[in-house]
Amino acid sequence: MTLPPSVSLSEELAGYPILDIEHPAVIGRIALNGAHVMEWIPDGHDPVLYMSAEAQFEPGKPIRGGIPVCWPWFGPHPTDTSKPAHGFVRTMIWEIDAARETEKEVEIVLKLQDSAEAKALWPHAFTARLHVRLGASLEVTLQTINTGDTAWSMTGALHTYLNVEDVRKIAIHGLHGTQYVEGRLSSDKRPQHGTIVIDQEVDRLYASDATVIVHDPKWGRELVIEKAGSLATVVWNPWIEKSKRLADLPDEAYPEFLCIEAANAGEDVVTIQPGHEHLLMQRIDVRKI
Ligand code: TA6
Repeated sequence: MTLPPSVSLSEELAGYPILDIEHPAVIGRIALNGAHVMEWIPDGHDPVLYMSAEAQFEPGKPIRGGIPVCWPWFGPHPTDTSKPAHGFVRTMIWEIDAARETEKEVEIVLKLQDSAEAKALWPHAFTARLHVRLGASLEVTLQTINTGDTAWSMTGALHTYLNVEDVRKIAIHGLHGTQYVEGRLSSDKRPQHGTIVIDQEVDRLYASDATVIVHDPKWGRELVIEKAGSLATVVWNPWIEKSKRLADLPDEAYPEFLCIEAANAGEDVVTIQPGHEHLLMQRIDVRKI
């Protein structure tokens, strides 16, 4: 496939192809391993996506940072813990389906179809595409199509790692009044009162399709995270102890990021009929304050 002028393909960094985007409006990077958006720097701003300094760029391994694509299940497999957490598409090599640019943005479409390897983990026929539009905004859409002849159900998420100056000094707006559970195992629903502050490990599933705003006074910006096709938002920071247990995250790195994830998870399980599709979209904008 002929790539547009702002897009190049390399394999130097990792054992798989990576797309580098250098456009007047934006700098970006997308790994074909997992269709993983690794970097997004809109012109005039600091990098928006967090990437661990100890991330492992090896085939078959998920990348700690950017936007992991979690599908066709979110979190541990519901019945078989021998299967990979957060599904299997984030560790498979996707192919380039389309690549084009305008004066304002670059659009990349990556595709993955069912295979013997996928069916060994999840016995259904599917086509997945990740549509990525990088410019002054970042818009990521996971399109999943049931190409089989029986309905299937799935969960998933765009597991976005956001750069923040200090997670202990930000405020997270937009989820006031929504119900959440702490950790997937809890059924104890609680109402969110006001803004969310991070002062411990937070691993919450909010029942919400609302826009979230991450207010980062130290960095002097707000990140506005809109979404569609999702009735659940995950907010996650591992804090101190869990960070020490993650081999691909420096122990002292937990203040540097926050995950705001557009998810179909918890009670938001999606069933797709044969020939039908689901779109899970997340859009991020940056505003200086
Ligand atoms: O989205 C939050 C979460 O489910 C946490 O429980 C934590 O496990 C995180 O995802 C990272 O999961 P990973 O498999 O990428 O280490």
